[in-house]
Amino acid sequence: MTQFDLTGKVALVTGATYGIGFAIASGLAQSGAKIVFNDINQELVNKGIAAYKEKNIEAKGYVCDVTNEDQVNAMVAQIEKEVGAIDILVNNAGIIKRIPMHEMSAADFRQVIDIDLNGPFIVAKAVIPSMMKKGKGKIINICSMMSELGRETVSAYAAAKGGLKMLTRNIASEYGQYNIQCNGLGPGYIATPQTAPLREKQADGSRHPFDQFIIAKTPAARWGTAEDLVGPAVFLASEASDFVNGHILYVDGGILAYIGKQP
Ligand code: NAP
Ligand code: GCO
Repeated sequence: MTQFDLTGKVALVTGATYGIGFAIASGLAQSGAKIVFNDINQELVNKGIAAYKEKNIEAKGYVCDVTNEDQVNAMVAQIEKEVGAIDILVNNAGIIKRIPMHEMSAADFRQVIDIDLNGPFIVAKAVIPSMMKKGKGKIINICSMMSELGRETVSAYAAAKGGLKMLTRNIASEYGQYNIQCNGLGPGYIATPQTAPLREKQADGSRHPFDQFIIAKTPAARWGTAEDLVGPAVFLASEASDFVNGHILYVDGGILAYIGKQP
């Protein structure tokens, strides 16, 4: 059995009907894991199940809002009954609201923090007890460039993802003694529905200014794809990373290392 083999492992990926979560779950499945996922409503869950089936992946889907502790605890109990104890948790579900901070309502700010930071706390708290009993577990929190950097209009998201970086380090600190590894995956700018507004073609057919900006800021001179995250996720989900803990693995094409191409 190679160090990267996930055969027999149960992996929960939150918010994994499409986008980064779907790609990561599909990659974990190709490495042998049994996939369970949740999304916010039955229509999305059904869409996800069909999409996994198209890839010959028998994923089980659950309707669950990651901010609702009762729903999360019920989902985890149902998974443990129907599939087995969760070995790998990928806290992927997340939203972003791009609003200048001085125009952002407290309610909007709270909603982003609730989903992007409280959600990962609630789901990790629900799965840790069975990982402690098993004497092993893997938690992967999907962080962001905004775990390290700020930019205009994303104050709530940056606060949440910065907090998620430190929650990752604290879970690693508190539960490493139970052979539970908690690490972050920090995607760069990835072409998914969440970033579609940043890549929209302009009326004159030119690239969106932010699209051009990211290309200039990325040594790889391209946006990432969700598939670029699969290998790093399999690494963090597997025995190959058993002595990696509290680390944020940035998969950003080099953005964080690069001052940017001279215009
Ligand atoms: P996405 O396409 O918007 O997908 C996010 C998923 O999370 C959707 O299925 C969404 O469902 C679900 N979700 C939202 N709120 C939820 C809740 N309360 N409970 C359960 N599920 C919920 O986003 P993505 O681009 O794939 O990003 C996935 C993760 O990567 C997020 O944490 C994001 O912050 C992070 N990330 C993205 C990028 C990027 O460039 N795309 C880069 C770095 C980090 P709905 O369809 O109902 O919204
Ligand atoms: C934005 C983008 C980013 C990406 C990602 C970068 O508006 O700046 O949405 O936040 O989603 O988090 O790593």
